[in-house]
Amino acid sequence: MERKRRIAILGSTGSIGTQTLDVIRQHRDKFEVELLTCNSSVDLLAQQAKEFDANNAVICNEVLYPELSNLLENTDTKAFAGIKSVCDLVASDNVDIVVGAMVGFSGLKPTLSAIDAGKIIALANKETLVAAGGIVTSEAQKHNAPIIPIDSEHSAIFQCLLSAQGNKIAKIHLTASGGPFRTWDKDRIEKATKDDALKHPNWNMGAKVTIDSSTMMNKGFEVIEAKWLFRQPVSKINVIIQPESIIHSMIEYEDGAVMAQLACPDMREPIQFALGFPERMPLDNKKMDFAELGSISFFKPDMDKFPCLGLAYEAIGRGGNIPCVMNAANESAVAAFLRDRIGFYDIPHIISECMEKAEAIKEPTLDDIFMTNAVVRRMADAMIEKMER
Ligand code: MN3
Repeated sequence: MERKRRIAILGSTGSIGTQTLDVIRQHRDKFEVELLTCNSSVDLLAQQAKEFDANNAVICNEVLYPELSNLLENTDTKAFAGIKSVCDLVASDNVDIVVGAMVGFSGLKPTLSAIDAGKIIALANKETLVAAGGIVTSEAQKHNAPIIPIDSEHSAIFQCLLSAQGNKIAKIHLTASGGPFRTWDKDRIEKATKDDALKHPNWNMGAKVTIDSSTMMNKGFEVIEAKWLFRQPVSKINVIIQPESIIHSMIEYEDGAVMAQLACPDMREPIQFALGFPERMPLDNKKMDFAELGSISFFKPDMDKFPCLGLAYEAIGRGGNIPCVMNAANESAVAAFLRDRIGFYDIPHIISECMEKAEAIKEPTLDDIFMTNAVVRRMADAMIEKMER
């Protein structure tokens, strides 16, 4: 790499954001931080801005702006507030790569701004592709904005595809850890608490994605993500449980040859690959010790224990705005579960009801997507309120 790549991190205080900064910390000669944004962790944001000498920092929760401005007084970082500022600043000429690490649907608007400005998008925010994959990928094509996945499975597929040389893919094998409840029976899962669900066996991630992993909605999202990123029909995407999380995903060619990407589970590897692509740089992560690992095991996913996975397939099959409906209902339900307001299987129950009741739109515009998200979140919140009584 000739000159330093200038990075904007949307969601810099979250799990992916802090790990992105750790990668940059190890490669200061290659990257510099132009923009950091977060929702409300104002102290950490200011600390990061100082450490990395960021040019701009945005706090999305505008109430906290005076605090950020105070903390950044006498520094070189300019303080801003609100999602509109995020959308303006990602489009700046001083940004080369935008790391989309916001949680949930809220990542859609700024990701689209970055795409419109033709930035390289290092995408971790999977809800963006779940809710509006058709629009996001066609805009990316139109504006010549490459999307490089950070999600470990999709990074693995992306890496495997470097061997394709124009050949057709017969199948994508999308691996899943199975989450903390893989070996639990249904009765026990029914009574699972948020603390049980937050104990992911292999990955250290944010709360929302960890709950999504425990319901396997996360894998449903990732099927949708794979469909849009790699332009493959869902019939070619096979979900396989691989509890050690060592194989991050595989592709199969028509001659039966399978390419897999393996590494110890550490999100900094796919993050670094996305930031440095096509260059691979050293990383201070744990390396594979195959003799110590001994074996890798595989299982079929259990659709009965994990109905969210089936709902995701249903949503893809119905298409249009239905994946957006599913995502909005899931965001409300997961937030309620994290506040101990509903039980574990209420999550798929709420999603399924919203998918039945919400108005289906075959070819949604971006406005339709934002409307669907708002309407369904209200619908799901009303259901949650009723359940509590
Ligand atoms: Mn993943």
